[in-house]
Amino acid sequence: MRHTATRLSRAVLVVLALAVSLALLPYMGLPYQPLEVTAMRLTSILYHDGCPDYDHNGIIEAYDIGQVALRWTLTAANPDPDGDPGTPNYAPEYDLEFDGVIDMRDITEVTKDFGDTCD
Ligand SMILES: [Ca+2]
Ligand SMILES: [Ca+2]
Ligand SMILES: [Ca+2]
Repeated sequence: MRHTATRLSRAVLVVLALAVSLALLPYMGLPYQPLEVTAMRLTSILYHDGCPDYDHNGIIEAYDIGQVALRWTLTAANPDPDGDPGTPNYAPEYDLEFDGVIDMRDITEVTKDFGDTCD
């Protein structure tokens, strides 16, 4: 009985923590959005970590800019328009100005970081 109670209170704590995190999102500069969008935005932020270094070689160069450019016009709503997972698809880590579409602004964003090194 005691174990059940402990497990239950833990579950309640987890739910509370999640609810509080969601409630705090607007204060972190993330406006309220559907959960899916919020999750994608968080993923995007985690992925970028301020450094769009897709080949993880520690520097942002032509390859990294190319990875974003290759995904130009792809959207979160239709991430794989040609139905071929082998060709570049939309993914939040390439959507640097997170708005659900990879466009000129995202390419500009990675271009601005050209030559920067990443930790
Ligand atoms: Ca790189
Ligand atoms: Ca594809
Ligand atoms: Ca974008």
